[in-house]
Amino acid sequence: MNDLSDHAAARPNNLDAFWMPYTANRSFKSTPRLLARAEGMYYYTQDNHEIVDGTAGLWCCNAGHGRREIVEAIQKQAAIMDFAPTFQMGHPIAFQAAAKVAAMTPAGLDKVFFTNSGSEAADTALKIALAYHRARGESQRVRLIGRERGYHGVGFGGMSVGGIGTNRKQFGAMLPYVDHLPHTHSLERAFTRGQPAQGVELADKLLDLIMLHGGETIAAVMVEPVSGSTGVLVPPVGYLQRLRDICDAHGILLIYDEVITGFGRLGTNFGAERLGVTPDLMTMAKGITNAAVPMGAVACHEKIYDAIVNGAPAGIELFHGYTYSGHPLAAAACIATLDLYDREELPARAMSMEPVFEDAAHAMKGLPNVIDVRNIGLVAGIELQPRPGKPTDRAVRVFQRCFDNGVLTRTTGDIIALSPPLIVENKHIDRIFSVLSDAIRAEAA
Ligand code: PXG
Ligand code: PLP
Repeated sequence: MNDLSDHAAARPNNLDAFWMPYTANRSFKSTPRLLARAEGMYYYTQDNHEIVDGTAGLWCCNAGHGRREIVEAIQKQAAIMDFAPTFQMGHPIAFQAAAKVAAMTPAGLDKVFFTNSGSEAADTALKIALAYHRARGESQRVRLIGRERGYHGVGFGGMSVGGIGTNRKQFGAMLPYVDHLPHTHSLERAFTRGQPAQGVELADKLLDLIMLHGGETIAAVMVEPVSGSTGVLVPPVGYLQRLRDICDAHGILLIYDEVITGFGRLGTNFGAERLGVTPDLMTMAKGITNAAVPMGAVACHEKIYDAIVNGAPAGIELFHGYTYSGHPLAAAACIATLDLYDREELPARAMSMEPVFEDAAHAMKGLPNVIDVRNIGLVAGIELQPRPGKPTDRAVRVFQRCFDNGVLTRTTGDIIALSPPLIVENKHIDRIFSVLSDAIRAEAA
């Protein structure tokens, strides 16, 4: 055995110290599920049990696992220069990585601020929005509008603007001056393929908030183009355009959180392109490095950079940044990843696989307790009727059965979410949905 396989086979003798994130720690530690290595479309457990990755890790390994080009770029950079500050200093590949990201984003969104995660990107975008208004003499614009069931990570900004009760209730008072739009999901539109035709008027709720607070006090509206982690909520046709129009009429910035929808997931570079509406600021993370090194970013419209940077006195223009903003290993991984997406045309590949994936997902209609299927790009949500008095139990057991039978899925509430790597082939789609339908049948009672 070489060093690498030794590492993969190593068994922890004690699971106590790692306080696992978003995990039922007691239950996990009594029946652990440990992944040892990954390649292409597959994970492998320590006993070499093969698992099809139906979720691209956590919506992040868009090019599949262990891609040689990315591995080599990271190895090479680690040997050349492990770390260099980006505060009042620079190193070439951080600039190259930013230029590559800017080349992929919609026209105008050409200034890139690096972070280390989606949560940091969300808080950074909110802070930049506030600083933009202040730089233009509108420092009364302090309100931030999010949406119910929005997920913008776990920092105080993203958590407050996010709309998930369980993520907030343990943590006290939240940011002040935050309000929320209603979410766009309705089971009346169950089993819609792609964007629902009904529901554009939900965007008009923004007018109610403007009436209530005064549009001149609102800095930004932040939404996911498609909500991912709360169960794949696809926006109604016309909804994002209406939000855009209302924001423009009232001088409010529109922020998209593209942490999941970026880098080909919806069949285009970003969700903005697929859905035809461009925001002023866009957050991203996950797929930016194929998840090989942590990295996030905020792409900003040039007008925002210009207002903040050119409007400031000589000296530091924005008092914000992370030790690891533009970290050399992340920048190297980012460049290699974006080259790979480009070379393999993975966004276009996702678009071409969408009909197959969509049909396979919608074939779940009619299975016991399936109350909705929704999809766009290579994302699908399958919603199950909760067990009476035991919310989430059915979905968690379906997840467990799938895992035991060699397919990784994701659950949120009683919704199963699927988001395979964009290299997925027909045979993987067949396997994912055949294992999933068996599991759903097995949990019919
Ligand atoms: N915004 C969005 C839209 C996300 O999906 C974040 C921000 C935060 O990114 P970081 O890198 O700080 O985790 C995310 C992350 C799930 C799940 O259960 C989804 C995410 C994270 C963890 C779990 O689907 N998305
Ligand atoms: N806490 C302390 C004491 C620090 O010195 C720093 C950074 O210098 C931070 C937190 C923030 O760390 P990071 O820049 O990695 O987000």
